[in-house]
Amino acid sequence: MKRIALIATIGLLFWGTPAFAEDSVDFDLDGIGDRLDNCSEASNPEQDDTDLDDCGNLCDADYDQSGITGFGDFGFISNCFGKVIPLCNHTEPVDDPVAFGDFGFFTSSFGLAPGPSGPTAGTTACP
Ligand SMILES: [Ca+2]
Ligand SMILES: [Ca+2]
Ligand SMILES: [Ca+2]
Ligand SMILES: [Ca+2]
Repeated sequence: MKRIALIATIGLLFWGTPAFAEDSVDFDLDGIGDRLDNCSEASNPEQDDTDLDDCGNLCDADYDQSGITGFGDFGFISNCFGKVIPLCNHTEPVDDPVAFGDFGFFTSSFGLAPGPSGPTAGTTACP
């Protein structure tokens, strides 16, 4: 029984601390651990998420929440072009006018689900 208690204590020391478990891997090196990072594969230290769906703006061009970046979203970003609309902004800072860089991200995302995002990991898309 002593041995089990010792193993449990060691386990608690190494894995029981949430900060250690959450922040041990930071794939995109933006200072936010993968499990908390709302764009785990895009460096976005600001973590802006205008539509509050747990997918950061830098990896979320699914404005109509259909689960995929498609034609409905294309109409949306077309109307955003040149304007200060953070939802359509996929480069930091998100409060500057929507420009070619944002459109480029949209194009590369077309047909794909938003993300990946740590908080929505294991779900099919950002809720
Ligand atoms: Ca990160
Ligand atoms: Ca990130
Ligand atoms: Ca979002
Ligand atoms: Ca969509």
